[in-house]
Amino acid sequence: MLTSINPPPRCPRIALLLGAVGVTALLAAALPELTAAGEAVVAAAASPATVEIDNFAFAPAALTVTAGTTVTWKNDDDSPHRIGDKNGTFTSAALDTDDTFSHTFAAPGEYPYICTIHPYMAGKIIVKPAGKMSSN
Ligand SMILES: [Cu+2]
Repeated sequence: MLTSINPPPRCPRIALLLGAVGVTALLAAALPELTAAGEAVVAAAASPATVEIDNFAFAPAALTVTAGTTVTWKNDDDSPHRIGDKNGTFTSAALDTDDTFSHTFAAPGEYPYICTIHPYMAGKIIVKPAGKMSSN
């Protein structure tokens, strides 16, 4: 009767094995929108397009979205960061920990940006014409 509440004894070992050798394959299987280059592709309205700022880096560093997508940056660092598009299209205020900044990309193109406080932090938003990536 009580056996049903006990997890199968092999589970922790399997999890450890996956953690050691299977993470890449597991991610590739679970997240087909992640390419081998580590770029993420987000279709409009499919899932929120979010760039996490962590350890003085943007993740993903290159994010591909369709036109009309709102991208949200979230600062997970203890240091403030400030998003600045290299072409001056969008600029955030200084983001403290857990602060977010959103920008809607209406026009296709490539939008390289940096943290204006730490200019070595670089990222890029790639905006594709709406409809080009829609699969359903
Ligand atoms: Cu910064």
